[in-house]
Amino acid sequence: MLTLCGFSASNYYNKVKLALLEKGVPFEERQVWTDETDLAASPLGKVPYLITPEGPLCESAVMLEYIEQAYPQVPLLPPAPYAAAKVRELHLFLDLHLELVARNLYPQAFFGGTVSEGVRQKVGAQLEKNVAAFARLARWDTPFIAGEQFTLADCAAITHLPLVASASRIVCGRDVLADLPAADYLARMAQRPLVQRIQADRKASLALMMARYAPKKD
Ligand SMILES: N[C@@H](CCC(=O)N[C@@H](CS)C(=O)NCC(=O)O)C(=O)O
Repeated sequence: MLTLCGFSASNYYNKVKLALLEKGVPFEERQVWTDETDLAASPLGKVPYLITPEGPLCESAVMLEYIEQAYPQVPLLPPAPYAAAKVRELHLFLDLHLELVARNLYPQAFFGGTVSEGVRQKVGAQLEKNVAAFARLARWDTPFIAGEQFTLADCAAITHLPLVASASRIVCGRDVLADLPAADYLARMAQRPLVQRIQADRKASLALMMARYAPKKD
C-alpha cells in the first residue's frame, strides 16, 4: 500500500493524489504539514512525499512516473515513446515554467505578505513569456491538455493552472492565462467526479491550514 504524505491544500500533493485516484491505485493519505515533514523521506522538507513498500520518494514528478510504471493498468501516459514524451514535456513545462515561476507571487497572493515591485515586474514578464510558450505546446483542440486522453499532464494542469491564474491576477493585476481557453478547460475538467473530490478536499484542507498558520491573537 502507498501512503501519500502532505496535505490537500497543496497543488503538488493534489497532482499526485489525482493521478492515484484516476488510476484507481489504492493508497492512504497521511496529513503532514510542512513543519512536520520527515527529512529522511523529503530532505528539503517539502510535501508531498510518498511512502512505497520499498521506501520513500520525494518530488511529485518522480512519484507520478513511479506510480505509472508500478500500476500500468489505467495508463496516464500513451504507449508510444514520442506521444509519452509530449505528455512529459507538458507536465515538466507546467511544473517548471509556470508553477515554479508563479510561486514567487504566492507570499503576497495567498499568505498576507508582500513582494517587491522588482519581483512583481520580473515574475509578471517571465510568466507572460512562459505562458505564451505553454499555449503553443498545449492541445486546445482536444478534450485534454495533451490530446485525446486524460494524462499526467492533466493532473498538473488541473492543480497548477488555477494558482497561476489567481496569483498573477491578484499581484500583477492581470490573469496571465486570460487569453487562453484555460478557464473552459478547467471547467470541463471540474466535471470529473475525482477532480470534484480533489477540490472539496482542498477546500477543507485550506481551512485547516489557515487555522494552523493564522497569527495567534493574545
Ligand atoms: N518540486 C516539488 C515541489 C513541492 C512543493 O513546493 N511543495 C510545497 C507545498 S505546495 C512545499 O512543500 N513547500 C514548503 C517548502 O518548500 O518548504 C515537487 O514537485 O514535489
